[in-house]
Amino acid sequence: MKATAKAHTNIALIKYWGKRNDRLILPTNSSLSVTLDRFYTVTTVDFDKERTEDVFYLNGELAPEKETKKVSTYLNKVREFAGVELFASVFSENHVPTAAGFASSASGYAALSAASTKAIGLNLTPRELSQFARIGSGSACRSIYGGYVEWQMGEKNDGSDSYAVPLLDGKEFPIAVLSVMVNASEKKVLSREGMKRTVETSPFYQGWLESAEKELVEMKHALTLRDFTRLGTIAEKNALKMHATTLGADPPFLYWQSGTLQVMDAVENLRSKGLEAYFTIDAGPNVKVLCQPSDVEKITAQLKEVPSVQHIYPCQPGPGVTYLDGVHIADVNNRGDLDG
Ligand code: 2P0
Repeated sequence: MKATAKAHTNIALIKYWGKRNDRLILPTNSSLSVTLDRFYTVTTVDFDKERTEDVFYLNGELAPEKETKKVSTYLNKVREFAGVELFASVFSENHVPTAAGFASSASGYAALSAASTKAIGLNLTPRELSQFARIGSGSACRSIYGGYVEWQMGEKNDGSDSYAVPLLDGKEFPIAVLSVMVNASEKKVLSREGMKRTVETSPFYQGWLESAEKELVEMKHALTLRDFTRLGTIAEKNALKMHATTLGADPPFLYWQSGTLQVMDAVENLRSKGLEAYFTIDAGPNVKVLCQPSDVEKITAQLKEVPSVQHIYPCQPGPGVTYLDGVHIADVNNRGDLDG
C-alpha cells in the first residue's frame, strides 16, 4: 500500500493569520495564495503490515524523533478515518531551501496528505484532500491546487466547510515572485505560536480581521481584471497589516530584521523609478518581491545591489499536487467564484 505525491509551496497574497480552532486548524479569516513552481516536496508513504511503528526519512536520513512524532500523529488521523491500523514508512525529499523563508510545512503536509490518503486506499476528492492537508498545517490546504487559490475559512465547528478552492490558473495571469533571502539570524517566534499570541493579546487583531476580509474581495477583483498593479498594491498592504498585529501582541514581536527593511526600501525605490515591484513577507525576515515576468532580470539586478541580500530565487506560478504517475488532481471544474 504505497503512493508518492509531489506538492509545491505557496505564497499568500492575503495572509492566513490566526485560528479559531487549534486542533482542526480552522482560520479566523479566508486567505488567498499563489502556488509556486520552484520549491516542492516529494513524499512516498508505504503502509506495511510487517511494520510495528512509523518511520520517517527526511532527505535520505532518519528524521529526528520530534519530526517523526509529528508525521505519526498526522498518520493517526488518516488511519482513524480509513479504519486501517497499519504503520508506515515515509520518505520525504524537501526541495525547499531551509533558509529561504518558505514554510516547507505547506508543501510537506500537502504531499504527505496526498500520498498517505492514496496509499491507505482512500479515494478523496481534491476538496476532501485539501481538508486533510489543512489539519496538518493550515497553509498546506492551498498547495493542493496550482495557480491562484483561495482558502475559504468556513463557519462550521467541524471544519467541513473550511477548504481551498482553485481560482485561476497561473498561465491565465503570469506573475513573478522573487524570493529574496537576507542575512538573518534564526527566527524566534514560530508562526503557530506567533498567530496564537496575536489572536489572544493584540488589540490590533480586530482591525486585521476587518481589513483582511475587504482585501480578499479586492484581490479577487484584481485577479478577474488581471490587474497586476492592484494585485501588488493589495498584497503589500495586507502583509504590512499582518505584521502590524504582531507589534501589538503581548509580549510584542516582529519578524523583520534590518536586512528585511533594506529590501522593503529598495522595492519602494524601484517603484519610484518606474519599475513596478511590491513586497510581501511571511513569518520570517526574508522578502518575496512580486513583479511582472518581463521585469525579472532588471529587478533582480537592482536587488542584488542591496547589501543585505544573500540570494534571489525567481519563481512563477506552479502546479497543484501530482502523484508519481503524473495524474493531476486539481479539479478545474470545481473552481471558486472570483466575483463571489
Ligand atoms: C500564510 N503563514 O497565509 C501565513 C502568512 C505565515 C504568514 O500560513 O499552524 O505553517 O501549521 O496552520 O500554515 C504559516 O503558517 O501554520 C502561514 P499552521 P502554517 O501563508
